[in-house]
Amino acid sequence: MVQKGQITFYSHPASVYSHRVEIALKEAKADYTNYEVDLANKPSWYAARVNPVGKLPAITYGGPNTAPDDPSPEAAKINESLIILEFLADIFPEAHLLPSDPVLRAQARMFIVATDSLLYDVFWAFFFHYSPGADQTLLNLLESVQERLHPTGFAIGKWSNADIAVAPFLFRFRAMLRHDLGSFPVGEGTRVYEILQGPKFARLMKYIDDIEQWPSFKATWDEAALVRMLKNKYFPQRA
Ligand SMILES: N[C@@H](CCC(=O)N[C@@H](CS)C(=O)NCC(=O)O)C(=O)O
Repeated sequence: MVQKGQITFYSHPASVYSHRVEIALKEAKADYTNYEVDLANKPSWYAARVNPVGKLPAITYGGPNTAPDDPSPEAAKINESLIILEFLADIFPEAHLLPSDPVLRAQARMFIVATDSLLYDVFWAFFFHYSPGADQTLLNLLESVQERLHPTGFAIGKWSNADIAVAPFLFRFRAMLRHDLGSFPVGEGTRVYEILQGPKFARLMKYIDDIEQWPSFKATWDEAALVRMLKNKYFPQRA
């Protein structure tokens, strides 16, 4: 693939939104420099010179090659994971992050818009700020994701940005449920995980299994490392 400008990717391994961009970069076989930003102690140059919002992920594109902590004023600065996915689809058309067919492109974008904010809200509400009833909200969301899936294959049939947008959430949900990791009562994660193994969620589980085998996702996913990090950092009582 022809890449016209340098790419520097500002990320953090625990960041669900950074994970989206990492999958897309791998899918596009992009040549890029990864720079891990310490989320707990963000350097002042990051907001001043890369992402004024101060969040991860962000990329710089083009301009001269400089050290990541000294980004060139000539490089474009792009933030918001979904915008970065669109940008990567534009600069790497051969990677087919979005299909060339306009109807399929619209379907991929509709899937993303319908799921994006709900995934984060439920992630937060069930796993980090549990209150009774959050289990049903999670199950309802997963059912609505399942209903939107193409009958076979990936979200719109073919692999696309739609899968890249949801996968980091779905795999964190699955890992945290089966390891019973979260702010919920002990046993609640595994109980919900068992429900997901039933016939009602067969299509969603098949979708998750298919994503797990997809090379660009596989190259970015280490469930054991995520579980270790979550136990150390957020849920030491579950270690
Ligand atoms: N809508 C943004 C969300 C980015 C976001 O919330 N990133 C988190 C990490 S996953 C972050 O940087 N948190 C640190 C902070 O808010 O200071 C996107 O899709 O990129």
